[in-house]
Amino acid sequence: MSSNILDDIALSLANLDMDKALDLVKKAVGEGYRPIDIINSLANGMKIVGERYESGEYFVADLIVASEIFKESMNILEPFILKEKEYIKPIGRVVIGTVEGDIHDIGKNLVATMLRASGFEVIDLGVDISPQKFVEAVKQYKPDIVGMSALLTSTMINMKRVIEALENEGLRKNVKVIIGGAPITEKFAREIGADAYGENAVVAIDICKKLVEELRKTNK
Ligand code: B1M
Repeated sequence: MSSNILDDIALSLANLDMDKALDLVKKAVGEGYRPIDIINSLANGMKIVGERYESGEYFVADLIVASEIFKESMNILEPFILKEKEYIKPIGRVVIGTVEGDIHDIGKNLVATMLRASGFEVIDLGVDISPQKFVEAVKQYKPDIVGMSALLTSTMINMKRVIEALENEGLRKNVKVIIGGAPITEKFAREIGADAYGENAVVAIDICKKLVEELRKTNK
């Protein structure tokens, strides 16, 4: 047993021990740990899972088990995250999705949940979303922000295709674009013409608040 419950949560996810991980998440909530700290532990556990997969110790089936543990944990944590949401009018509308060819959604879901908890209205398009679908969603929902997630180096380029599609349809000037995901960098975001890069969910929320403020100023 390691020194504290947050380390134990990371380890039990890394070791694919669903029962133990969920028990510990419930225990941590009961002991008053902040949901965000528990989520960070789960993310640390996921990092280890990724390393074990890369080294050949784990297989895709193990990644799926790890994802289930993460998702079940989020089901426990979500009510505590959303509880803090006390607002009347949403502070902005975000259309979010994982780009075409990519089905990783844990990080994207986390960002969506935290945005909702911070008072944003979020339209989550899901995974494997083509540029055309992003364009249609922007036309339909008229969001302030388009958020894209990519976890594969091979699908990062599809973020650029979404931005190009928005430009071609004359929609780019109406929205701010934020991108994120493990392989994404600030430099890449600049290169493809995104407005911002969110390194993690917490940072992404602050950035989205600033982007909405900027948008309101320019539209005055
Ligand atoms: Co995948 N996978 N996977 N996988 N998987 C990675 C990404 C990989 C790095 C593993 C590895 O080799 N170490 C590797 C990619 C290598 C590369 O591209 N260079 C990989 C691979 C190869 C694959 C497959 C090709 C495997 C195969 O089939 N042979 C396949 C591809 C499927 C596809 O998408 N077409 C695949 C499949 C899967 C599963 C389905 C089994 C599962 C995903 C289940 C799901 O999401 N529902 C899975 C998993 C679990 C992973 C790892 C282990 C964990 C990802 C994760 O959920 N992390 C991952 C290894 C890794 O990332 N180190 C890996 C936890 C999550 C909270 O973090 O998503 O980074 P993350 O989100 C963070 C930030 O990035 C940021 O905030 C979040 C919270 O702080 N963020 C944003 C994310 N989106 C944002 C958006 C924003 C702002 C911030 O604004 C809009």
